[in-house]
Amino acid sequence: MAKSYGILDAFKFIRNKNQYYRMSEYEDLKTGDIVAEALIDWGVDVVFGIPGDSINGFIEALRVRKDKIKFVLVRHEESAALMACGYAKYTGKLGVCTSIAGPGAIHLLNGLYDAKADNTPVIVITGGTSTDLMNSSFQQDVNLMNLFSDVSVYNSMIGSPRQAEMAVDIACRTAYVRKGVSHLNIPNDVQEQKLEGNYSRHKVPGHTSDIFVTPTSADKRLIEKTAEILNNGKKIVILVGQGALNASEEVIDVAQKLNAPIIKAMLGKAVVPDDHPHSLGGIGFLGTEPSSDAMAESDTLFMVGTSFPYIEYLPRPGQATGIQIDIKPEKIGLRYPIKIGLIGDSKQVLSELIPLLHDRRTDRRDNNTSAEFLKSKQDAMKKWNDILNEQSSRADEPIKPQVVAAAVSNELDDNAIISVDSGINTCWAARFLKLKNGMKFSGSGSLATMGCAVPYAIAAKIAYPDRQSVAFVGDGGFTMLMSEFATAVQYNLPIKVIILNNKILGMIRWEQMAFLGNPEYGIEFSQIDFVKIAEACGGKGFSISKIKDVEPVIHDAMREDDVPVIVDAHVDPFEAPLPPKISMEFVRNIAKAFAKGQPYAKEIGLTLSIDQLHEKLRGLHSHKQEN
Ligand SMILES: Cc1ncc(C[n+]2csc(CCOP(=O)(O)OP(=O)(O)O)c2C)c(N)n1
Ligand SMILES: [Mg+2]
Repeated sequence: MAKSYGILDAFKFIRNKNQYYRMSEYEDLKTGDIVAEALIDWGVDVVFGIPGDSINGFIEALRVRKDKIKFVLVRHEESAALMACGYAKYTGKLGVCTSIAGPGAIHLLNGLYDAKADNTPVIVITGGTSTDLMNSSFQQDVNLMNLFSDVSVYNSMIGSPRQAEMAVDIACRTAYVRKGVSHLNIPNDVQEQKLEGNYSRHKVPGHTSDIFVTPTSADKRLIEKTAEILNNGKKIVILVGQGALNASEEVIDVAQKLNAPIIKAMLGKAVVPDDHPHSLGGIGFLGTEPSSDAMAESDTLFMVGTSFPYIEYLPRPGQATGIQIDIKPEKIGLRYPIKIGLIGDSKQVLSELIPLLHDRRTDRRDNNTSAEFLKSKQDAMKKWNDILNEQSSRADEPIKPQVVAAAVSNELDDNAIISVDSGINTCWAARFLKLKNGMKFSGSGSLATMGCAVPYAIAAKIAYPDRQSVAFVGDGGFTMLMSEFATAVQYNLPIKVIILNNKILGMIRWEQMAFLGNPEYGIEFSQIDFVKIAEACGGKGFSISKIKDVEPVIHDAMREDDVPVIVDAHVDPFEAPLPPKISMEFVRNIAKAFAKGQPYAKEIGLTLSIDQLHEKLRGLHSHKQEN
């Protein structure tokens, strides 16, 4: 970063007789130190990783600066990258991770792809073979420039201490501006080299800076045209994603003025509280029936900060006029034919748009259809919520996963941070965790990797030590990076891990049956006692298998603030994650799988039909009498 220089520094700027510049304020520092200093200049205060031979020079630079920058030792590099990604998502700051060359760097990749897929700024610093042995099949010598070329928006090897400050500045700026991963590889010997001597002929000390700029608002004329279209729309639907997280008030303002329902892609769940009268909840397989219907009927689709991938849930092309706000120009038109693309920050663009919109609550013009449209979806939402209430108040054993999810929801603090994993559990989280204003919520959106929830929850607790941090995860996803529970214990991070333990890769059962018509195969686990795991790591474990224990145990676990906790909730392995609308193909495929010898066909069939009965009879029967 360009520092201000005093008079005593002036001599450093004077070219010596050979016309080369002397060194900057980092003179005599090693490359590792310069990288650490430059990261601190960019506001980095935590680095996740595992040390080792080829990165120890950089780790030493972190050790001597531990008052300014915290090093968090993890158990698996994949988690370090996921933590960096979660940290960046929850704070809006850079997430940083580090590892050795070879195996450590390879382990990082999945978490880095999570950041790439969800447009999250992450810096990764890897070690490398010393320059005099590079590319000689030396131990752990893997071509990391090739390996990281696809995942990164900036990918550079630091060849000398003279390059280090500039490389960090470019890496950080590029990660922020292009919302992705910047990789800096530092060969082992380079980490130890000191900045001394002269720069090369064209280099000027202090030329690089830590400024970055992204577009704020869009072209005024395009905003006016957008207002014109929205003012004429009759059935407008607003679809929000991660890019609208900073624009909750504006999204609500627009929705209210336009009588428009709001639908939330998973990463945009926290944009609007779930009980807001304009919210139709989620979209897609995890979503709600009213949101599917609203999309199917809409004449105007207004997408704000989202590239929700399942286009079959959007209006048919040609049906609705598409308007889209995104900070990344290349996202405009990715999923739906767009009439107007607005490049900029959602909050800024929306606040300029709002004064141009007719207020249909007071302006009588054209407001009938939009008011009716909104009302019909609000009524449908009441019915949908009745169904969810029915599902989450069941008293059956094995316990329905929806019951556990609803109990967790009831115990969330007003400013809780919820990290979700990938599987059926995501479906229950999306539908049953009711977000309030001020909560945060994330998971692996586009990559949908299993194992992200615990690392994300750890990162959240590090960023916001006073807030409740909850990981909502399946048994399969939890076991992938289970060792990080020990990390939470080691760093005194009392996170709450809620395991929806159905003893299988639940989502895959339904994929194999309902999408392909095949019997399940390769999805069943041997059992692990997660309570013992929690205790062995130094945390607390709770187990739930009786319906009467659900509320009290979850209450105690969610209030435990001394040590991290695991709640091992044994839930019905046969409960189906049904999409908002069940197609004939879905039913036909299940029948096909049954005919081909689906294991547990009897149990699955029975569960499906009892669930249907409960839904049909909702309001007409009491669950309490069943026990
Ligand atoms: C790293 C990774 N491997 C495989 C998958 C494919 N996959 C998606 S969901 C799922 C099952 C998840 O099982 P579990 O964590 O127990 O959650 P459940 O579906 O049972 O709630 C699998 C294997 C994935 N998304 N990520
Ligand atoms: Mg499972």
